[in-house]
Amino acid sequence: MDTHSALYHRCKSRLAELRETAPRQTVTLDEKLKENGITRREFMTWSASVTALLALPLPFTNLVAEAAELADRVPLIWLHMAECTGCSESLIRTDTPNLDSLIFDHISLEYHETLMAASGWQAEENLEHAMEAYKGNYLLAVEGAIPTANNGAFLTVGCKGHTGMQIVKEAAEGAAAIISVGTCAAFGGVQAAAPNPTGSKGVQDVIDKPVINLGGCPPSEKNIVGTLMYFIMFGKLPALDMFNRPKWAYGARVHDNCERRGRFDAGEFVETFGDQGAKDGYCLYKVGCKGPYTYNNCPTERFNHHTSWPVLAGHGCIGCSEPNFWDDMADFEKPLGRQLLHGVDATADTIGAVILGATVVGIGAHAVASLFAKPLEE
Ligand code: FSX
Ligand code: SF4
Ligand code: F3S
Repeated sequence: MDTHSALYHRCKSRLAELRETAPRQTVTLDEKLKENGITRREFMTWSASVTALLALPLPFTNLVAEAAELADRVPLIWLHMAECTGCSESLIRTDTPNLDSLIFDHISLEYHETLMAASGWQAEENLEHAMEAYKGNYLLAVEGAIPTANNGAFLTVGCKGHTGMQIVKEAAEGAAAIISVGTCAAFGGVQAAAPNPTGSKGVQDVIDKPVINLGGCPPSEKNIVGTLMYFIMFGKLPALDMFNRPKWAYGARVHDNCERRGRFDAGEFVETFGDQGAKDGYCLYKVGCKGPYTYNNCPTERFNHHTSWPVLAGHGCIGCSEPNFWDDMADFEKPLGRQLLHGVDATADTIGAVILGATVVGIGAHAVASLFAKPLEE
């Protein structure tokens, strides 16, 4: 049996098992699609795009569709820690619900502080009940970093005054899989930026179970929904990179799929924001784009119903899906390599090189060569 056919059969039996369990929504996905004027054809197109996103062959499209319909069989607990809630915002776009937000709406969301109606004691009770009733079976999504200094006291949540650290540890124990949604939950994010007075850390650093990290501040709705779909379909973790990010989403650099890459290769750079090069869509490397050091699918998947992404909007990538990007990728509007060339910040490029590894250092050298092709001013 080859890998894909093994995966296909694994998925089929997982879905058959899920079908045996009781739905936790009163309205089926089909009814929800009709209510929102989404045709079966559009739904199947969406299923095909998720199949491609997850780097699965086309025959998986029907299984993606079936998994979406069965999303209400998988209990999901979503915790908020120290963060801005932008990750939830990225997913739950309320102006025009699209298929990604509908699927999220259809999943059996047992607890989500931003979305649930309950508050206070009732909310605490809902969380405790969900952790007890679905022990060993629920999916745990965590958004935000975990403050650990002073025994976690910088983040206390709810009427019982538990720390975020206590809540995450407890919820992680009974989880079938754990997803860190966003750079804060994955790596600490802005909360962990130097001097990090709250001792903020990513989830993986406070618990000792495997965690799927979805880097990005915020991650795209596609990467969140794709990860949920993968778990519904296979009930296991996808292939992960060295920072435990799914390879299907974080396997390529932003730079590799950027629409301005031809400009980079031709040595055509924006020198200052608003110059003629900026108007002509030149490469943003010299004004600080960190696309060459950043692994994410932003150029291909984009954000907000596929409308745009940072570089398309005219600003360089700031490396938001990488660990420690607030410290390591700064200055956001100056290139790391260029600072090294000027002897301003020798450590910045060393850090870049560590992130990138040997192959990419070669490309960094290419960028430096391009820089020399034009006079360096500053
Ligand atoms: Fe962090 Fe998500 Fe950035 Fe914000 O909550 S990844 S600050 S977009 O919202 O955690
Ligand atoms: Fe695109 Fe940035 Fe790479 Fe230029 S440096 S090609 S703008 S990702
Ligand atoms: Fe973040 Fe860069 Fe994508 S800033 S959103 S990883 S383009």
